[in-house]
Amino acid sequence: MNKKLYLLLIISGLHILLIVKIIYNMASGAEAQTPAAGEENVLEWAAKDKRRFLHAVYRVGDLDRTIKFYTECLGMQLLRKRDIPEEKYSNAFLGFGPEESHFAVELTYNYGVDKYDIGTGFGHFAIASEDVYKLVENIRAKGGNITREPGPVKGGETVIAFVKDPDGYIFELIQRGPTPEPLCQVMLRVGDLDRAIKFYEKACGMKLLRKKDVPDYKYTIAMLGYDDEDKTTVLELTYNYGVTEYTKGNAYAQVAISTEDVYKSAAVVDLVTKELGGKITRQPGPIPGINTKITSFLDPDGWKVVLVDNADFLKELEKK
Ligand SMILES: N[C@@H](CCC(=O)N[C@@H](CS)C(=O)NCC(=O)O)C(=O)O
Repeated sequence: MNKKLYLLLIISGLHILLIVKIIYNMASGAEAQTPAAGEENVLEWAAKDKRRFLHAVYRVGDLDRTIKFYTECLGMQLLRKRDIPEEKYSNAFLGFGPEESHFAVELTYNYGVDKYDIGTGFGHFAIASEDVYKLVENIRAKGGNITREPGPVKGGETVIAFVKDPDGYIFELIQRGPTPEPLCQVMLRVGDLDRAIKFYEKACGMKLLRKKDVPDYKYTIAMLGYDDEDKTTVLELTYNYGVTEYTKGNAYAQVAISTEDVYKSAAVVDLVTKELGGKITRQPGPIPGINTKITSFLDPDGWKVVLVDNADFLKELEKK
């Protein structure tokens, strides 16, 4: 009898263990799903975050020469300048309106460096103009280098032209109606367009505004951004059929985009890089000395993006 009771006790004990294990498994299963739900949340957050293109950063060999070309030929305004002698460089910011609401180019001059390699991956910046023919004549009269005469784009109707700035950066001039943001595109070439589109949608919360395949000229372009392409600056990604690698040189550096939270942004980017490639190159946090919070990363093609805390950026502008 005692033996039977003993056996019964063992069996019920085993049952209890089994039930505990089942409950534990269910709980850990639920736990394993939590990050997925979390992933969903951060990705949704990234799409709702208050973002806008702030500036494109690149290096030039002579600040005054570029400022003269951009103001006299391209119609930009010089917005601010700063010299950082401790680090042996100076910056100039130019654009078509105040940086609080407009995109800008941030030129970097490194003391003593007068030449850079632009590489084959960087495409162009673009300027929208109501009369590209007239703009080109003005630029030519001032000695500018027109590399493509105005006329309809190959395979389309929009009137475009190309000019080269003193360092060799290309500006596409695009004919369109009045716009609040004439500095309207940063074009970069990528080796896998769908991967790049997914990356910018997920990691940067951008919308795919337009995609156009031009088989006659063997390329596809995608416009990505935060608002209509005729109202704000967009990122134009170009895929040339069969070309997966480009050189980056050392001239063009990055685009900066605003965010309300660099820490959350970095968590999103980190997740997306695990799926699509690319990597965080600077963990989120304040820049020593300036205190503006940033995080930066490379996309799957190696193009650099910096996310900048919006409130810190506006404070920085107040100090200028
Ligand atoms: N192979 C070109 C593909 C992109 C392309 O052709 N873009 C159009 C503008 S969207 C262009 O530059 N067209 C030249 C023209 O119309 O002369 C590249 O990599 O730049």
